[in-house]
Amino acid sequence: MSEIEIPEDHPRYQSLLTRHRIEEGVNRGITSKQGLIAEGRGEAFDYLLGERTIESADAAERAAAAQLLLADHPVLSVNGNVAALVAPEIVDLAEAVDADIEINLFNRTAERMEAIAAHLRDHGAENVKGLTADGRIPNLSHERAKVDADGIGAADVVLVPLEDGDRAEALGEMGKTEIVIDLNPLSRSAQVAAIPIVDNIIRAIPNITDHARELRTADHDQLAEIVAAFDPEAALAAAEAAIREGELA
Ligand code: PTJ
Repeated sequence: MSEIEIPEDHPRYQSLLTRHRIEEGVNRGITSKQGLIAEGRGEAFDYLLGERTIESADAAERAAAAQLLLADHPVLSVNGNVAALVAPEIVDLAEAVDADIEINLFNRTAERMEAIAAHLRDHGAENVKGLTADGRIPNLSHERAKVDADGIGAADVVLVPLEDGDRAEALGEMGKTEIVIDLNPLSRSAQVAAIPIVDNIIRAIPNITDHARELRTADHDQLAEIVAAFDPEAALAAAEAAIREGELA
């Protein structure tokens, strides 16, 4: 048994655990109600993928680990769904690749910002960014434009999980390298990412961390080679094919 009273070998275990975490997130003021809908959309894609990390996603997660290790200033962006689903795993990844963690919300309120920061700190995050909001992403009208000047504002590589395409596009225009996690390979954020990861975030984040720990002793050229060998279009095409044609486990 785990945090939900369902055995881990239950066929719907992952989906039930995810729903439980999102519901808890809403109850605790971390996740927005829209986050419930976003989760439902993601779940449908995950079901069609067979709720597993396909080979092309694992390759993307390895390339993401290499890219984060190569970065001068990597930042992991966290919204209400990410905080509810993988707070301890995000803190672990930040430690493995020496990244900042920054909260960035679509439905930004002071209460949710504080609740998410407290939740991340409870899981060991030391310096949570996003609350200062003294920087702006140009050409973006909504709340997501608000960033910390010394966080996402100064980042060279940004991990952008579970969000719409506007900010992903605007960050790209700022010259930042983006790693996107999104179960929908057709979403605009996945389409504009240097490294799109089509996988459930609950599997993707720990797997990036495992790759990062394994690559810790790799030198600059080896890491750069892994990134250069990754083909984003091929990864998106493989994910779309798996969703359209894949056999369910
Ligand atoms: O906390 P906030 O205010 O910043 O709001 C966060 C949400 C997620 C509500 C907001 O960013 C939003 O509305 O996002 P979208 O446009 O629904 O996009 C979310 C994307 O994430 C969709 O393409 C989903 O398929 C995907 N997704 C949902 N759950 C998962 C997922 N991808 C990976 N893992 C998941 N568990």
